[in-house]
Amino acid sequence: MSDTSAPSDNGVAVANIGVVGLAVMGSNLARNLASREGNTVAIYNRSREKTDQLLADHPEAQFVPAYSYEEFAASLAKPRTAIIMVKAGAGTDAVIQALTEVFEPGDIIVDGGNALFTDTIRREKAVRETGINFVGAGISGGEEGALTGPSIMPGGPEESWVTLGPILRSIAAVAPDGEPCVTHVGTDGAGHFVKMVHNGIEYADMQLIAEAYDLIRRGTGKTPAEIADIFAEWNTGELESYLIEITAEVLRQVDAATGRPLVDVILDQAGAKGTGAWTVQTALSLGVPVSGIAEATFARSLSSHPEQREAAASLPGPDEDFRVADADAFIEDVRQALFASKIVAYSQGFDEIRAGAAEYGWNIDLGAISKIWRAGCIIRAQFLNRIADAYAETPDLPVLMTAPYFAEALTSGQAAWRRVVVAATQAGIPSPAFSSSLAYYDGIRADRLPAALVQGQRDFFGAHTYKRIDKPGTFHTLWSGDRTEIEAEDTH
Ligand code: NBP
Repeated sequence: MSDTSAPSDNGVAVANIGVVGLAVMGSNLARNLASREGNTVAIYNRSREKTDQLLADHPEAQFVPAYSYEEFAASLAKPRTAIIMVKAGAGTDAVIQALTEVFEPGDIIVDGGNALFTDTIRREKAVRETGINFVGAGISGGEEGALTGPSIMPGGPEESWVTLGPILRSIAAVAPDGEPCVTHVGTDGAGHFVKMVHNGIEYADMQLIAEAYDLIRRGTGKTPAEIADIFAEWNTGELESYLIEITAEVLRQVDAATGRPLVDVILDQAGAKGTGAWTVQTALSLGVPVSGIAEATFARSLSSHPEQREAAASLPGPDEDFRVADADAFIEDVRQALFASKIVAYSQGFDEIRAGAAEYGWNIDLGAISKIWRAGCIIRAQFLNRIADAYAETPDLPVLMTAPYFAEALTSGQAAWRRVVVAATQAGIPSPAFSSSLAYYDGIRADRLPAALVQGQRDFFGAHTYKRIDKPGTFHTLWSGDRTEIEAEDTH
């Protein structure tokens, strides 16, 4: 922390970093920055109140306040470096425009909001024209992470990393091995792309945990508090993660007003801010099957249509109530099914990053990505070390779940996984993430798929042609008439 005073007092550019946007994320990030040795933080917010409030609440941070973009630019030492933490979308564009008018070539503008990566690509291109560096940085960990140490996924030009790297390393979460959870992900939109997939994986992980809870509760009759103990126990093994840990806390919580488990008084309609949908939309464009993430996103949508759910509530399910004979054995099966499905969800997510990197020309180190998610972010887990190991051993691994550690876990867990999906299906308990993950597993490992029949159908109605297993070329069958096969003309 510096003991220098504001430039409005003496006209000197004293801050090495600035934050624009002082709502919950920006103010916490500014406090985090100010608490690190060597940082002096300039702050600016569109409406003056938030700036004054932050100054009043945290004199220890010795912020350098600015009340105009000109004052903000004047308070920053060169190259000027500013992190924008405003509402994603039009607000971000407005702030970038204002900063480009007061910054100079070589300065750095960082967008730390949740921007769509294609917006970041567009913005980076436009800002580059001015000679200013633009960095889209995914920041994960919510308000607590912003204050104490988030996982940071910056994209942007390599040269910006020279100035920005040490600053971001100073505020990032620290993994158990001492490594800061930040790396230069790749150029332009790479950072926001990776943050988007992080959030998609988070959706899948949360849905899988919710399905595990539902199956145990309905299959064994255990109370939320008893299931909290099960999750706490799971958190000591291979499932150890922040999401499992907080699930135990949520399930243990009792509602003060009613005395009932809080989970039973929370309305069962899950919200979403859109990053799950972006992950799935992008995966569809890239042709990457992220079925676990997609089902998790759809499960939230399904839950949020009360009028449809009410209309469908009279449709029949299985006649008999679901109650397992051996509760302990079933719970262990669910644990194994959860781990297997989780491996699939992460494998699919990393597949999307691999495909995105190929499409957009980013050189993304997948092992480094798994490492920066080990602390600070919502999906932080022990398990991510295994992903780092897998990519360290085989950097061009085509499918993450085929790495030895994961293949062994799937081999030993698959019987339990199938039993759980069968039980859920027979009991009429929705388990879209469990069952779609298993279907992906069976699809990707299959020797032969019915895609051959789909190709036949496509050729029948649309002359879309097909390839054969026994000779090269592209073929079309004359389906009416004598049904002979001809080699399609566009093959050579
Ligand atoms: P919000 O997303 O609620 O945005 C509020 C801030 O945006 C205020 O400072 C507001 O200024 C400013 N702003 C707006 Br709105 N339009 C503006 C404009 N045209 N020009 C200048 N400033 C403008 O804040 P947040 O929840 O702190 O989140 C900040 C960013 O971080 C978002 O992109 C969010 O998606 C991302 N993020 C949030 C979380 C989280 O847990 N909340 C986690 C990870 C990432 P005002 O005070 O003058 O209205």
